[in-house]
Amino acid sequence: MAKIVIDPISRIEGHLKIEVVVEDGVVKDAHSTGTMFRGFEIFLKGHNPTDAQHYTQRICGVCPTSHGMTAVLNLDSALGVDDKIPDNGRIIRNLIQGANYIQSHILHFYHLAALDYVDVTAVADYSGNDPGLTKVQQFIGRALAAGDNSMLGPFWPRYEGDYRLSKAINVKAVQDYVEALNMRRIAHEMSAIFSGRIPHSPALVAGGATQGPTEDNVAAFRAKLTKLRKFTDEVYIPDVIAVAEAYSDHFEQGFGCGNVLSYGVFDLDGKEKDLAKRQRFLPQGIASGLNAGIFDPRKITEDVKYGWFSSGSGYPGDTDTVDDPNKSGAYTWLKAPRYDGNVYEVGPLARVLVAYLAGDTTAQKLVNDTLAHFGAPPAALFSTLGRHAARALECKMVADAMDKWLDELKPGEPVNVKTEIPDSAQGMGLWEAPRGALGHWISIKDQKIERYQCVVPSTWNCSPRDNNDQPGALEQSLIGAKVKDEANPFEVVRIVRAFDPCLACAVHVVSPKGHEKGRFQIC
Ligand code: NFE
Ligand code: MG
Repeated sequence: MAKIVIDPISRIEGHLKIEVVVEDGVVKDAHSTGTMFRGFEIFLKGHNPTDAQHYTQRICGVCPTSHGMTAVLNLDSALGVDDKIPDNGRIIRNLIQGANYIQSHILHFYHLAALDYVDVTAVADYSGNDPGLTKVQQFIGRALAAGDNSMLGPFWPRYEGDYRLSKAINVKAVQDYVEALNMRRIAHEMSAIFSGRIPHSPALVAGGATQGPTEDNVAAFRAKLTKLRKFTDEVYIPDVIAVAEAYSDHFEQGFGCGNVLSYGVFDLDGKEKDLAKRQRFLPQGIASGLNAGIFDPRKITEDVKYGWFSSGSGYPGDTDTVDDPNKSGAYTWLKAPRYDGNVYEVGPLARVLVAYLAGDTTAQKLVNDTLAHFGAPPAALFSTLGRHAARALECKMVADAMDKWLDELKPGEPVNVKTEIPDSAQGMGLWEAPRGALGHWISIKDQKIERYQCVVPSTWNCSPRDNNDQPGALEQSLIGAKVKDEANPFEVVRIVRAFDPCLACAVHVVSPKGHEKGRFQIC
């Protein structure tokens, strides 16, 4: 029996420790630990409610837009304007969020996850004319010549022994890795046309957005979007398929908990107060396997038995966050979000599956065509490769829809409505960040924030055991995984990274005493 501890796990955002116990080549047990506490929910108390969108965007540099959007939806409801958002404001919010989805999905595949499949050392003897590849070749060449892995920078740590792509595909993938950096810049520039800047936009406000459409800014946005759609169609999706062809056994790794949840994202109307009923481009819903169900926000809870918190478990709108680093039996800075008492996975797989089961013909065609290529059924989405495929296909769905939303903007018409802060109110914002379901809850008293709670995608996916000792979604994905080589646990990191974890978001001070860092241990 071997215990493998990966701490910290690299090429994700934030600080995550993964411990798995492997016996006869199979993971028997798994623990996921968030090792950093940040306390946003605590220091938001007493602030002006409209500070929430600025503060919560600082939870994360990768998905600030999503926290900003969820905060303004939360404020829309608390300030009583959630049925008054002008169409221009609604659409511009969607475009700002869509730009972040495209940027984030490209970031995840190329710069975080692909190196689990692509052997970057294949470019060591590259002698062609591509300037990006030549730079990578020189960088890699220096590290290999010195025999010093740490000089591999962003390409390290890496394991050995299970890189399966041909040399030509490896070299092409590294070329695309470099081009993906350019694409992310273009996506950020596209966002900034309406968001002012990215990350940490000041342009998301309760009541709508700040920058209205003009013929010029719509044309500028569309020109960048066209480049990103071409990259998604001609590079990103084909690269995911090339990886899946070589690693098709990973359709059978990382099954997970079998339940998915989506709050829905990209509002198609700004007049429905009930977020669970609001028409959204990617709809709200739940599913167990391929059986769809109806989403009810009151069934969301957070359990704290294994988190370093002294505050209680319960519905996020009714509970608080009080840290307790000395709590015995706890092993993480994450709470355990649950829906109706059960474990649910969130993220692109959840959104695409919920849309598929709701009858979205675009989702059905993209998923069916992609899985048919591998002779796999829709249930194969519940896997390491299914999560990558869902993310890439969603990127295309969102980017294509954004082009149509641009046509619906009306220059000269309002982009927001005026708001006033009430003496007391409650609010809830439900939205989908690139990594999954994101909820904010606010209580306002004396025109100040009395309580603020965030339940974040990676808190759902990387959660610890709950009050009934059910492991979280990622923990369940690891249990049962086959590991060929304990010294090079490729399968473990591939499963973890397919979720695109962000622990900066999830744990919202440094770890309490005794948590080792930077250790990769086989014992
Ligand atoms: Ni820090 Fe985030 C996204 C949010 S994930 S990246 O997407 O919300 O937990
Ligand atoms: Mg929280």
